[in-house]
Amino acid sequence: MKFTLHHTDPKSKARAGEVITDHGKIETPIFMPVGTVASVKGVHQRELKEEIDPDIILGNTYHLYLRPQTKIIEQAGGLHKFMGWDRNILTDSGGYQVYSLSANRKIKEEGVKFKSHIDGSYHVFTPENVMEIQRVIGADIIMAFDECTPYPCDYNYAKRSMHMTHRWLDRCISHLEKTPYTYDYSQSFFPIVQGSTYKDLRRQSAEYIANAGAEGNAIGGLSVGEPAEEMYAMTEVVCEILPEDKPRYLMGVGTPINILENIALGIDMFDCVMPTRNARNGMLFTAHGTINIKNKKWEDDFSPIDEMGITFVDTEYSKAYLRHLFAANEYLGKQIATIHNLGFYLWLVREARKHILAGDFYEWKNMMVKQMDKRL
Ligand code: PRF
Repeated sequence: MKFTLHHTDPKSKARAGEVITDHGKIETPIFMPVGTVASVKGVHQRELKEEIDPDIILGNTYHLYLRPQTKIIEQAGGLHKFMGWDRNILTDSGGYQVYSLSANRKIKEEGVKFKSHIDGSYHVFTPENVMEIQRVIGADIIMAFDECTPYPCDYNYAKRSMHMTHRWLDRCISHLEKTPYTYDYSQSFFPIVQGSTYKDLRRQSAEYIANAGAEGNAIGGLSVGEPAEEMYAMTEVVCEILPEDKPRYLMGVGTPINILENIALGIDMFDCVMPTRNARNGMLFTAHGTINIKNKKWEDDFSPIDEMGITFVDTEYSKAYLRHLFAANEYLGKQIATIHNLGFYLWLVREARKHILAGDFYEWKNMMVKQMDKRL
C-alpha cells in the first residue's frame, strides 16, 4: 500500500491524499459505505459503483465468519469475488461487533468467548484466529483485534483494557508474520488506538500504536455515546501523535458534521452505518440539514428529493413520491433513501477534498457545519 499526501490545509489539520493498493486508488478523505454481510444494504453493486462510486467499502469479520462462514468465502476465492466487487474492501476485526451484538461475551487475556446473535452457538475470537479469518476473507485492509470500551468507562477499566488491546496488537502482528496472504494481492494491517475518553490514555495508546510502524492507523472507542466535543478532543490528541505519512481511520464516525470536524483534525478515513441505517428509517441527509421523509409535511411536496444531489434518484423522484413509498412500506423507499444518503456522504468527502486542495477548507467546513445543523 502506498499513501501520498497531496495537500494539508493551512488553517486546520485537514489533509488530502491518495492510498494505492492492489485493488486501486482511494482518494482521501474517504467515507467507506458499510457492507456488513457482503452487501451494502439495499444497494446493488452496479448501482453502488455507477451512482455512488466509492473507492472502498467495508465488511465485518464477525458477521462473515458466522454467515456465510469463512470457508464459503474461501471457496469463492475471497470476498471480492464472492460479492462481485473489484475495488477496495476493508474488514473490521470483530473487536466492536463482539461487544455490541453478541450476548454473554466473556473477555479474557486469551480472547473473547461469545454467543452468536444468529443461532446462539458459542465461538471464540483471539487475535490469532481473527487474523487468520481476515487473511481468508481477503480484504485489502484488515484491522487489529481490539476491545472497544463503552461510554462512560471507569478509568481503571479503560487503562487495563487499553493495555490488553496493546498486547493483542503484538499477537496480531506476530501471527500475521507467520500467515501468508491467501490470494494473489497484498493486505495492509491497521492497528487501533483505544483509551476511552482519557487524554493521557489516548496519548499512551497513540504512541504504542505509532511504534508498531503499520501502513495505516485507526482510532477506535469513539462515537459510543460520548458528547461530540469529547470525541473531537480525543481525535485531536491522537492525531498529534500518529505519523503524518500514514492514513488515519476514525472507526464508526459519524454524522456529516462529525465527519467534517474530524477531517479538520487530521482524519483521512471514515465508516458508519448512519447513512444506510437512517435511510431505512426515512431520514435523509442533505447539505441544508436532515429530512424525515415520513413527515406529513412532504405529502404534497413534488420538488426533487435533493436538487443538489449527485445520484439519479435525487432529481428523478419527488419528496412526495418517496414519502408515499415509506407510508406504503415499499422496499423501493428504503433503496432510494439509501442511494441518496450514500451519494450525499460521498459528495461531502469529495467536496472536502476539493476545498483542501483549493486551500479554503476551513471556511467551507465552518459554513457547512452551520448549514447542515438543521431539521428541514
Ligand atoms: N473497534 C473496532 N471497530 C469499531 C470500533 C472500535 O472501537 C468502533 C468505535 N466507534 C467502531 N467500529 N474494531
